[in-house]
Amino acid sequence: GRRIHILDSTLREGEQGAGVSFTKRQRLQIAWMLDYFGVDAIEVSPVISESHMESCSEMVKAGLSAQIVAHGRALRQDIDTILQCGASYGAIYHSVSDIHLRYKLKVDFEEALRRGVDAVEYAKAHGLRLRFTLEDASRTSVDRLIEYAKAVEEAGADRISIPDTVGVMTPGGMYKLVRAVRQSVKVPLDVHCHNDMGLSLANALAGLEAGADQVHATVGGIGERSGITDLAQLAVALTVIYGAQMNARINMLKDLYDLVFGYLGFRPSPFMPLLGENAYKHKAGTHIAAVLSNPIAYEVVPPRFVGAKRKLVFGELLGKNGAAFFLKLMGLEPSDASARAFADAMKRLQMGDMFELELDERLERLFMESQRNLEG
Ligand code: HCA
Ligand code: CU
Repeated sequence: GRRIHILDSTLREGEQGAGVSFTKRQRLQIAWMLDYFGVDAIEVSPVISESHMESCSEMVKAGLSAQIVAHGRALRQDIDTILQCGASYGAIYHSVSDIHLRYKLKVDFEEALRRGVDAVEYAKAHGLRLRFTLEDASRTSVDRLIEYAKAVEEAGADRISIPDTVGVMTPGGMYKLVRAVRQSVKVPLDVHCHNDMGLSLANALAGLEAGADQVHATVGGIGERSGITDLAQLAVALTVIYGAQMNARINMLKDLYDLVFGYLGFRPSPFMPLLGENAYKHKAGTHIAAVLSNPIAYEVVPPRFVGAKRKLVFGELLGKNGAAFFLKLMGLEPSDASARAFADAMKRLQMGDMFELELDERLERLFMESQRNLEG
């Protein structure tokens, strides 16, 4: 497969999420973990505060393999801050959509273009490698987007980011938009997709298919409003569905998520794909039986792939086989009839979820035995 780059923005976009703020120590810890996991770039935001500036400098000095990308506005003042931190890669943004130009910046398109080009020239004159972000690209006419992209490329930008800033895109729309820019400039393209309608992963993948080579993601998908593409989902989808070439240590995702959510102080939804509490829990009796025969029956990737554990939920959805397994665990030798009676009683008494069991190899063997006993 094609080499795809992942830019992690947990420390920039992520910290723009409500309820999210890290200490300097935590930022550095997260950066080390992200680097060990194997993201290609780590985005930070030195222009926010003194503390963020120091974090950026610390990360630049930490000697990570990942590129430290320092994010700020397309303003000389922000570029000066980026330079002060010792960052060699900057990322500056300017809005390009009518909506943003009218209601956010109150400037016309010509002025917006002039500002962007000036900022790129300034950054390049100071030796920065530079990404330019066409903010609100997805609500901009394609003609204007291309005009702007060509201008910043000519001014010296090394990369261009096409964000779906408010999460309005469909995969088909994103494909067309990225394709159009791809055919108009030579520099590599980033996509940055917000999740306001739950389409951030699908749109990012469409952007890649259209020729972008770098996707932005955050741990747990955190960011402004509903956040952006989730790092784990992106990394696993790229590996499993696309067979993309990546250097990531996918099996340390659980440790990475535990670290970050430990700092965040809130839990992700149990239904979060891949790393939510429920991602490898099997509950219905028919599912449990099938999973015990071969987990592939109900799992897209085995839990150890992302560093997680498989669990079985015992309760009123337990069938006869599950009940027999449970009774066996309790040291009994259930007959077919007593296993059936137990399963029926669970339903009659509306037991709900009684308890969960981590399914290690020892328990798997025990289950096989109890099934044989029933059949024999
Ligand atoms: C922002 C803008 C941004 C920038 C994305 C990028 C967006 O929140 O300040 O630099 O690629 O969503 O447009 O996050
Ligand atoms: Cu964003």
